[in-house]
Amino acid sequence: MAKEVIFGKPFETEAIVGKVERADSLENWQVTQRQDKLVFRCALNPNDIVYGLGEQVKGINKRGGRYVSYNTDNPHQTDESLSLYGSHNVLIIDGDKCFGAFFDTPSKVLFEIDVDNSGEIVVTCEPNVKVVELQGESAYAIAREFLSLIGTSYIPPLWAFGFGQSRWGYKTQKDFDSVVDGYRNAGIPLDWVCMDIDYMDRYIDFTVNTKRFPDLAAYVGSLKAGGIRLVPIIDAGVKVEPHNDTYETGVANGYFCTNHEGKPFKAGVWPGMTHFPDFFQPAAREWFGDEYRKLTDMGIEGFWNDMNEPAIFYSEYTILNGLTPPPASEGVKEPNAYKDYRNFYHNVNGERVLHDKVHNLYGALMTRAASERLNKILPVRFLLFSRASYVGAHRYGGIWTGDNSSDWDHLVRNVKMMPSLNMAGFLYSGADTGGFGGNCSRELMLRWLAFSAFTPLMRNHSAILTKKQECYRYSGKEDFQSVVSLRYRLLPYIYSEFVKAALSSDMYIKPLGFEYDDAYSRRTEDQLLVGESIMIAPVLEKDAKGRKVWLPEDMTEVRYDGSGFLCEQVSKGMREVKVPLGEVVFYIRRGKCVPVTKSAQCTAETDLRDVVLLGDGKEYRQYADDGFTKDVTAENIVTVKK
Ligand code: MIG
Repeated sequence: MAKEVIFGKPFETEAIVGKVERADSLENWQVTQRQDKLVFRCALNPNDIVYGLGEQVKGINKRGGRYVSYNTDNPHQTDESLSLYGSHNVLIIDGDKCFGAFFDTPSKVLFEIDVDNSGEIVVTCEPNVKVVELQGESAYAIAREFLSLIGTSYIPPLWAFGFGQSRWGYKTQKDFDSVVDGYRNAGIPLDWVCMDIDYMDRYIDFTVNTKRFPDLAAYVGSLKAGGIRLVPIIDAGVKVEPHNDTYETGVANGYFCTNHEGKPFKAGVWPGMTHFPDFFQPAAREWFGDEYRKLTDMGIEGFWNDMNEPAIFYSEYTILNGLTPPPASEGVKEPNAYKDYRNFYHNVNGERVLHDKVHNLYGALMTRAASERLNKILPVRFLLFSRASYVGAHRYGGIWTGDNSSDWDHLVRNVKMMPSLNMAGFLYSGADTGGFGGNCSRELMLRWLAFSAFTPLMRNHSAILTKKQECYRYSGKEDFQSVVSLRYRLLPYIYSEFVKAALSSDMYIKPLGFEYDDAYSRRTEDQLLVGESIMIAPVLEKDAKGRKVWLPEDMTEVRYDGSGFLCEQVSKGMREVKVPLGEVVFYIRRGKCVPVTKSAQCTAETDLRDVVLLGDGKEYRQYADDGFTKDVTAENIVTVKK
C-alpha cells in the first residue's frame, strides 16, 4: 500500500482520496532542510526512466530537465519553459527498482531531474508537504496505483468525444452559423462549437451580448436540433461594476479574494478591473457554480474555464510600480502576475491564507465549483474543461493544454504530453489542434487532426488575428472529411476505452514502455498506445511521405482513406510506412479488436451498437449507453463477438 509522510502542516488539497498508510520517514528519498525549504533527493541509475509531471514540456522521459510547478499563463511554450498551466507533482522512476512519489502541496515546487547528468532527482519545496510514496512492480502498476488513489475521472457525454471547432474571434450568431454551415456543407463532421470571450457583454461572466445573440436560448435549441452544441467560455475574473449581479453578490457575501487591507483584491484582465472569486470557500464555490445556471437555463450543456491560474494582465500593484505587463515568456525571469500572487489572500475556514501558498489549486477549485453545481443543475452529463489544474481536478472536468502554436514542434509536444497527462489523471484532455498562435498550413492541420482523432478532447482552436483554420477553409475537403470521419468511425472504441479506463483507474493513452519491455519500446516517445488495442505512430514531420514505425510485436496495420479500412498483418520489427495526407494508419495489437461504426456528421447520428470488429482478436468488451446518462456503470459493458 502507498505510504504518506507528513512534513510540517501541509495544506489539504484533497488530491488523494484513497487509502494511504502513515509512515515516519521516506524509503527512497533523502530529506534535508535548506533555509526555509525542504529538499528531497534520490539517486538515479543511468538507465532509469523518469515518468510523470503531467502537463510539462520535454517529453515522456523527464530526465535532463528543470520543471517548476507554479501554474502560469504561458503563451510561448518551448522545451525550456519552466511552468505551464497545470501542476501535477507525480514522478515514477522506472529501472531495476520501480517507485513513485507524489509531492502534495499547492505551493511552488522545483523538480531538477538529472540536470547536467547529475545522476539524481532533486525536489525543492516549502516545508509543508505531504509526500506519498507509491509502490508497484512496474511503472505502469505504479501509475495505476496512483490513479486509484486520486479517484475516478470525470466522464463527459458522448457528444464531447465528437469534433469541436473553436476560434477566438467568433462574435455574432452569424459567425457561428457560418462555422456550422461551413462544416455541414463540406461534409466534415462536427458536434460542438466554442464561444470565446466575445459572446459576453463586455467580458462580464454569465452575461450574453444580446445585440450579437438576440435570443440565445432559441439559437441553442435550433443548433442542438442539428446536432451542434455551443460551449461558452467562463473566465475567472469577475468585472468590478455596480449592478453586475455576480459582482454585487460576491462583494456582499465576502466571496472574493482579499488584498492586504482585507478589501476585495483588484486585478486587470479582459473585462478591465476584476475580483477573483475565492474558490477556497465552499460557499463561494456553490455561489459561483450556481451562476452557470444563467447559461444552462438557455440550454447550454458545456463550458470551458479559462484564465484560472489566475492570469493577471496588470493590477494596482503593477500600475503603482510602473511595471508593464510582459507575458510569461522565456527570458522574463518572473511574470508580473507572480508578484501579485503575493498580494492577495484566501479565506480558508476563517484563516487568511496568502494566495502564493496555495496558488496551484486555484484553477482546480474553479473547475470543482462548476462541476459540483452543474451536476446538480443538469439531468445529463456535461462537457467541462479547464486551463489551470492540479492533481484531483480530473474528478471534476478535463483540461486543454493552453496556448500552443501552429508549429510541428507543438504537435510533437502534444503527442509526448498525452501519456503524462493520463498518468496524472487527466484522461479527458487534448491540445488546440492546428495550434493556437501562428498560421496553420494545410499539411500541419491534417497531420495534427490525424493525431487528435485519438485524443478524447478533439478541438480545433486558434487565436484572433491568426490565419483562419476551420477545416472547410482549406482546399481538398476530401482529406479533411477522411481524417475527421475516422474519429467518428472509431467512436465506439474511443468512448469504450475512455469509460473503461475511468471506471478501472487506468490510463487511456500510455507510453509503449508500459506494455512492452524491449529496449526500443522503452525509449520510443513518438508512438503511443491508445486504449487496450491500438498503437499509433503519427506523422510528425513536414513534407514527410510517411515514417518509420517500431512494431514491438506482430500487429494488424489498419489504413483508413475515408472510404474504408484496409487491414494487413505486419511483423514485429522496424517498418517503413507510407502515409499520404488524408489517410491515417494505425495498428491493432495482437489478439485485440477495435469496433468501428459507420461514419456520421455528428454523434447524434452515431449508432454505438452498430459495429464491425477489426483486428485478429475474437471479441471486444464494449461500453455503450445513450451517451448522456449520469449512471455510468460497468454493467453497461457488453462483450461483442466477431
Ligand atoms: O488572454 O479567451 O488560452 O484559448 O482563446 C487570452 C481568449 C485569453 C486564453 C486561452 C485561449 C482563449 C483566449 N484566452
